[in-house]
This record gives sequence, structure tokens and C-alpha cells, in this order.
Amino acid sequence: MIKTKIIDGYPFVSYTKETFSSAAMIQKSDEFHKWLDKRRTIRDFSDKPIPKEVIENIIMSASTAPSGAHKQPWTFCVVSDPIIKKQIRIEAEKEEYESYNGRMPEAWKKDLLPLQTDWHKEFLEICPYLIIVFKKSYEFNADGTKGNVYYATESCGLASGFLLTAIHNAGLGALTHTPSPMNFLSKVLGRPENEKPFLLIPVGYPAEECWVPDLNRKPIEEVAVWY
Ligand code: IYR
Repeated sequence: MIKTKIIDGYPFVSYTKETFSSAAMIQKSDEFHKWLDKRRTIRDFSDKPIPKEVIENIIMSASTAPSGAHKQPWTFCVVSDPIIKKQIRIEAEKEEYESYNGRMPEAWKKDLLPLQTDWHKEFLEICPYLIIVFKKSYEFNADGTKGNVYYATESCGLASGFLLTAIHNAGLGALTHTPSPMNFLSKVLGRPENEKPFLLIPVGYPAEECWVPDLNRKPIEEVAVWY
């Protein structure tokens, strides 16, 4: 039963959650890791349609992420219109062409060789949905005045992580794409001046033939320090 109380004039609700024995926690956390470890960034997408409701559920999952002062400083723009997808592809490839042919230092390009990426971004037109995460640098109050947001970058990073996990859970694939600079997305999508493009995430089924680099993830010894 949920109880309620007022603290200093603000409403609170009692919170409980299902907890587990140590043995059950070990099993659940191990299973979750094994399942999450199957997530891969993909670049070979199918054009097979996905119900809109799935994308809605995925976005609502992302939007459960914690955020500074609970400001939820994010907007998820969903593009399925082929004309807008084409526009985004043209603009992204323009920027990526410049990046791969001069803007990116040689060391960066060398680091990307194992991924075999280049400036061609045909997946931007193939996959059924592009989700563009916009970060709010401030918000508009109901009366039109400006309101602050806090830790917007961290908040959007968390929401994007939740988004990728929700996409994986639906059995779909995604790419965390950062065509740089990304300002063209604000223009193409007509976003207000308080929003800046954060990530462009194509979502879809993996293509029948889908290849990913044979990568290993760092072991616990390399990513955790115990005190
Ligand atoms: N934005 C470019 C380059 C690129 C950069 C990184 I860091 C990657 O991990 C992968 C690609 C592109 O999308 O190709």
C-alpha cells in the first residue's frame, strides 16, 4: 500500500521494491550482464517496419532516466518520413565527408580502422526510424520565462543509455551516431534555440547480413578499482 505525506509542503510517497536473496541477486545480475553483453552497435540495418508503439515504449523507458533536479532536459525527435531522412543523410554525409577528408586527425582515423567506418551513411535512409536526442540547455516555464536545468549532459547521457538498453530489449539494433558538427539537425527538424542535438540514433532490425567488428570488452580488473 502506498502511503503519502507532506514534507515542508511537498508531497512524498512511500517507496518499496522487490528485493532478492544474495543467491538470487547473483543469478539475476549475471543473467542481466550476459544479456546486455549481447548488445552491439550495428551499421547494417533492415528496412523492415517497426510498430510506432514500440518506439513510444522505448522512448518512455529512456525518459525514466534520472536527471538533475528531475528536469528531464531531453527531447526525443523521431523521424520516419523518408524525405526528412534523406535530408538528414545528405547533411550528415556532407559533414562526415569533411571529417574523414581533413578534419579528423590521422590518429583518430587510425583508431577507427577496426570499425571500418567511412563518410557514407546510407543507413540513415534504410532504417525505419531515426531517434535524435536533443539536450535542453534551459527550459521554458509555462509563462514563457526561462528556467534552469542542471547536469543536462549527464542526464541526456543516462537517458540515451536507457534508450539503447530498451532498444536491445525489443530485439532491435541501434547505432550511436555523432555526425560532427550536428547543428544541421536543429535546422532540419526546426528545434527551438534551447535544444542542442546530442545523439542521432538510427533504430531498426539488423539486416539479414549484418557484420560487426570482432571486439572484446574490458574485463572487470580493467574497469573496476576496489577500495
Ligand atoms: N562520426 C564519424 C566518425 C566516428 C567516430 C567515432 I569516436 C566512432 O566510434 C565511430 C565513427 C562516423 O560516424 O563515421
